[in-house]
Amino acid sequence: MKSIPSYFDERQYAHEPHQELHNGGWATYAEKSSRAGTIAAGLANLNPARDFGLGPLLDVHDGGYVDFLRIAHSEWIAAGREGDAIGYTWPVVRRRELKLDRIDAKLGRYSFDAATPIAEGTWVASYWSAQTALTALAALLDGEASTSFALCRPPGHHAGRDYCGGYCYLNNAAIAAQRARRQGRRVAILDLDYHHGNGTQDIFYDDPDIFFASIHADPVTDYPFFWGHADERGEGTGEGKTLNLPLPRGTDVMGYQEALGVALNAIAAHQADLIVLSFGADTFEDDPISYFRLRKDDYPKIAARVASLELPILVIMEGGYAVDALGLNVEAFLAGLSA
Ligand code: OKP
Ligand code: ZN
Repeated sequence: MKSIPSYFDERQYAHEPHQELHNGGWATYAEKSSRAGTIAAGLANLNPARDFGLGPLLDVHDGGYVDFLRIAHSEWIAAGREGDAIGYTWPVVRRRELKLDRIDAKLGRYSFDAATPIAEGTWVASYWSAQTALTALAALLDGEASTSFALCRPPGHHAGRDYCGGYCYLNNAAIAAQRARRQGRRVAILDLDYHHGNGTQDIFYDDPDIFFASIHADPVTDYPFFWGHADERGEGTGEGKTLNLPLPRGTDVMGYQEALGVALNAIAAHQADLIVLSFGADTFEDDPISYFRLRKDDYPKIAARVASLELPILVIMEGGYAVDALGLNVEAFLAGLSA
């Protein structure tokens, strides 16, 4: 069995928020930097990221939003605050475009939740997380490999064109998918994180060329609540190019595999020639913030089914918070892709 070329940049450790607002109280931040270390430790073929610059990031994200990410923490400190920058007012009710400069207004304008504090190292880590995705993509586009793994952290699938949320700042999967499309590839994104990838969905919602399929916990019971319902199918020329397969809490491998079959058929029908796979190991039975019942030995089976489409696959790391088991779960998934 060959090992999949994997990519990681140590600057991704720089992002280390202290706490998040969880069920009404401050809790330790679940998206810890040690997540990356435990995954990296199990990878046999690990390579550094290359720098593709800001261009591919700005091909997905709004320029004002990217500027905000770069300077938000220093503006927070300049305002006399300590610790991580976090918003407390969100313009969702009768929202209109206002040009506001106060840091708290900008935090509201460019985020949708209180799970996404901006720490001193957030920009650096997010930038290298995106570059890691682009580097792993390059291995596929250059024909060096048919499967590659981007050990991205912070994750990306909740981040939209002009917003952060859900531990995500730059949408690594969307940035890679967009670049692959610019290079003439026909892309499908398959999101297998426990949580719906609302940012990715929003970015490509009216796009006929990039298919987005997601299997996730029903947003009636689970974060992010406002996206991921089965009747969200894309809009305009993108209608039918979004597929949401919400599943109930308690779903085990049986129910999961059924949804996976539906997603894979749709990806084949799109005639994709490259898959960007947002992988979250938070579908694991012991995940501390999630409620599916996948076991470690289920991951190679799920991965092997995706691989049976015989398309190049770029795996992008998203969630997974059972840190002790995380490395082994990721290894198990990758083993199923290369078996
Ligand atoms: C990120 B990824 C609820 C706090 C909200 C946010 C979860 C973000 C998951 N009490 N938690 O999709 O794994
Ligand atoms: Zn998740």
